[in-house]
Amino acid sequence: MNSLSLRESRPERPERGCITLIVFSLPFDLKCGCTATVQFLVRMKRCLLRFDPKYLVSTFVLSTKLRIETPTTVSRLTSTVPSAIAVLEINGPSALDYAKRCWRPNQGDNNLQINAIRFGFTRCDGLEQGESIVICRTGECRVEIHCHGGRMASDAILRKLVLCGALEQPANLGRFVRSTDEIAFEAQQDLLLATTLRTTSILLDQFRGSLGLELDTIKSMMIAGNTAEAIRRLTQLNARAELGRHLIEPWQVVLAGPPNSGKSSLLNMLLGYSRAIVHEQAGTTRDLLEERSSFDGWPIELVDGAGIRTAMDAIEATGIEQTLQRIATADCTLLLVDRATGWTQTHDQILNHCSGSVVLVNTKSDLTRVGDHERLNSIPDSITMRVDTSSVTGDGVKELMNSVVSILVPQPLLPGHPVPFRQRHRDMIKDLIRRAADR
Ligand SMILES: Nc1nc2c(ncn2[C@@H]2O[C@H](COP(=O)(O)OP(=O)(O)OP(=O)(O)O)[C@@H](O)[C@H]2O)c(=O)[nH]1
Ligand SMILES: [Mg+2]
Repeated sequence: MNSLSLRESRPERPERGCITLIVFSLPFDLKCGCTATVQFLVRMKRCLLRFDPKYLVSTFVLSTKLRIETPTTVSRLTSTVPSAIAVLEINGPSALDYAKRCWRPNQGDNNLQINAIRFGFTRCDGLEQGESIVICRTGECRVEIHCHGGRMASDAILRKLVLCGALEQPANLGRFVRSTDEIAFEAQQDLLLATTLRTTSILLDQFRGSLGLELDTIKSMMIAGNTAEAIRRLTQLNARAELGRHLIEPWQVVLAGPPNSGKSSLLNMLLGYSRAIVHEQAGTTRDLLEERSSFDGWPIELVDGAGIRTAMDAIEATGIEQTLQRIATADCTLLLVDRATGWTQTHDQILNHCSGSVVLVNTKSDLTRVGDHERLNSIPDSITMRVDTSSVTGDGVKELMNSVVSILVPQPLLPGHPVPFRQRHRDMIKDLIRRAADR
């Protein structure tokens, strides 16, 4: 009779999340139908299956139930940037069980009623003292854990949940978005990663509909045949694409110059704290130093590296090579000229590597020496943006920051302005421009 033996893998107790699979293998498609079915079943993980292929030719109708386990996942709903509170969500058939294994109630039993907020302590390695947590079962198979927002606490709980068997995966924040607007959803995701007030408020504008509304208006204009105005607005949007790209990803600003020109001193001055070693010995910096900051609310990554010269050894040569590579891809290079040496062949060499904008920085302005004027006169006219700075007095540093911002963000941006902030938006705008131009 039915010689294909399938043993049902039963959960210890009935749980939601089990998928019932009913397989019918019909007599008229016997051989190939059964083979395909068995191959399919074999591929199913955790399915206890015993069969002998020689029985596949038998006539039978097979009906069985298989349990395919839906994984229980854990996701961090809050940003990875340390903050006051972190929220982890456990989702899936074992959510309740896993939550109870890393939580101890402050009083009463450990039952979790749906939507009841419970207070308690962690039961995790590294947090044995019991970090305070708030726990809430938000659904049949969903639990939220609210803990201290530092990475140590949230990571320890996350680790414990993974040890229990939960699968760590990125949060699906889509269901928290009230609007069905895709742009609003994207803005909400990026808001988690915004690091300055300025970029946060720009993303908030997009979340509230600035970009979505503008794109809708442009599309209506195109349908109505007002192509010229549509193209004008699209071009305006396109001009903000670079800005939108850097709301999360900082602009790369590299400090470059010969050794001893004052790069590390200026880096420290721009950051407002002593990050790099400064020394009168030429060739002090070798490794690349990358530090994130912001100029007037715009995210900037400052890069300091080896001074450019003929290397004294292999280590310095590697450092110089790395610096030149960063100059080649930088959004903006600060080209430092020490007033004592003026413009040299090294500066020409650096300039040849620059693909982004260049700001010429005459350093050590507090030291005025005879001949300064002539030395600085030899600077090529092609570099129009020039600033004098002193890392001793701080003179010119603010002006330098303003100059960089004026290069990176040439057009003023007013509150509520639409900004394309994802590659998808930039592609969409390019596509609309193409379509408008074809009309
Ligand atoms: N008076 C004065 N001295 C400065 C200024 N900037 C840098 N210096 C001095 O110049 C020397 C070199 O400064 P660094 O900042 O280390 O120069 P660098 O370009 O990073 O040098 P390398 O790392 O060797 O490539 C140090 O002795 C600094 O104190 C400045 O604005 N004024
Ligand atoms: Mg240095």
